Amino acid sequence: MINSFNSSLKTAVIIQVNCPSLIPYDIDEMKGLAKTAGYNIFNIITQKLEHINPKFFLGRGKVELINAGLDNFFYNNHHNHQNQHVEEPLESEEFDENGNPFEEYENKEDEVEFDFPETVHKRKDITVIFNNRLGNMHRLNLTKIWDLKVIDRDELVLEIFERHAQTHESKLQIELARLNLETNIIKKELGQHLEEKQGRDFKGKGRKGWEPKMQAYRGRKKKIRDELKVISKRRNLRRKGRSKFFNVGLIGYTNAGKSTILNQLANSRFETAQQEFTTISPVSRKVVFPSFKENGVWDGQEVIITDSVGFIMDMSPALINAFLSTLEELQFSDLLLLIIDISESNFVTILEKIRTTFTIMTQIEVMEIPRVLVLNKIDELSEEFLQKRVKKIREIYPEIPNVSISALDKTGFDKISEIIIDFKQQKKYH
Ligand SMILES: Nc1nc2c(ncn2[C@@H]2O[C@H](COP(=O)(O)OP(=O)(O)OP(=O)(O)O)[C@@H](O)[C@H]2O)c(=O)[nH]1
Ligand SMILES: [Mg+2]
Repeated sequence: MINSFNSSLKTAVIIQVNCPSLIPYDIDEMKGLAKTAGYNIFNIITQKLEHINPKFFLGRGKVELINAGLDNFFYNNHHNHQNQHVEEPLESEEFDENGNPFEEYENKEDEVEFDFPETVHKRKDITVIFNNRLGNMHRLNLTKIWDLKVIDRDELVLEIFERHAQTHESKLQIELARLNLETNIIKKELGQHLEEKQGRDFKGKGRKGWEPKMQAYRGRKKKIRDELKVISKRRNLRRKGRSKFFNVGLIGYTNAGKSTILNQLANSRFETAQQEFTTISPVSRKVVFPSFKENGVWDGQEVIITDSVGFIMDMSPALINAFLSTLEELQFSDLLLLIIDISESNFVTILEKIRTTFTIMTQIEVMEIPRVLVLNKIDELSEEFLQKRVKKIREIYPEIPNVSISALDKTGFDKISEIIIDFKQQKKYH
């Protein structure tokens, strides 16, 4: 992870609704994503529903329970009576398509307790992250009733991209994705606003109020699209390998261990000599590998290592362009390390992930760059099991070198350092 787990991070509550009609996202993947986006997670609340609630996504009872839990927390911890949230009246009854009230499916045993850190004083300090894809109406209604920031998986992923975007193009792609998202929310908000005013003498005043904002969004979106077209033309002419340093890019699925490897490489080198790594950007570090010439003269090898956004299963089509553009800086790599979690229980999934990684590498035009498969988390596997998997991978990809490591206990780190230095020396970088 790029961020260590500390109290200066934003505070998040994760909510997951399990429902037959929804894609079942992995909660561990979500925890990792939230941490990568810079959140401390304080509660995880799940709810099983037969059908989602059309107004709040969650069951109505759960919405109230969470509200009461928050009220309780802020009342008890801050005695801040003035800031107490005023609850909006809820619709009297809501039934699913079978005529049953939604509450029927809720687990009434659940208690919602909050234990936020000292730094949380207001509801606005908390973000609720749904491990689902929310409709704009759901998000709007929940934001109103809880009086705090509510985002879904897609928006969280966008926040991660924002942290990783380095090139002008990727920043524009991400801004475009966010503007699209926000335009949809504004449209919904406007619709709701006008609906509430119906029957009164309102005569389109509401729409007029929103129009300048919408116009500004439309204008900005057009400008970005035009600029992206120009950049895309120019990109075809762009030369790679601009930097005077040897660049190593880390690529792979989320949770594979990319950031841990980067941190461990940087930190282990730091132990051998001072000032041996520098943070160049939130995701790039300069690492000096110790190396000695034959006559024993110190010949430290400077390398820039760049972390990248992890691939995520079932990414929303709205985010694909933004995602690919954050990876484009990898085009400037001289070596790519494909990080794979070799400890994953299902080997078929591992092979699928390797295949998808190559597809994505083709899309971002980095297939020409030398690559090494880095099989991480070997501390989780028996030697026998590991060897079987390594043998199979070698059979499928005989032309790609591979190295087995554990970023946790630094097993294999000498080997990985050697590989990096070898490639660097072959390329004659200094
Ligand atoms: N057992 C074990 N766990 C590891 C190892 N390397 C990393 N992890 C754990 O795997 C989890 C994910 O590691 P990260 O470094 O955040 O993975 P990442 O590839 O950067 O993930 P994204 O940033 O989401 O793309 C963390 O909980 C790490 O502690 C390892 O060698 N062994
Ligand atoms: Mg990471």
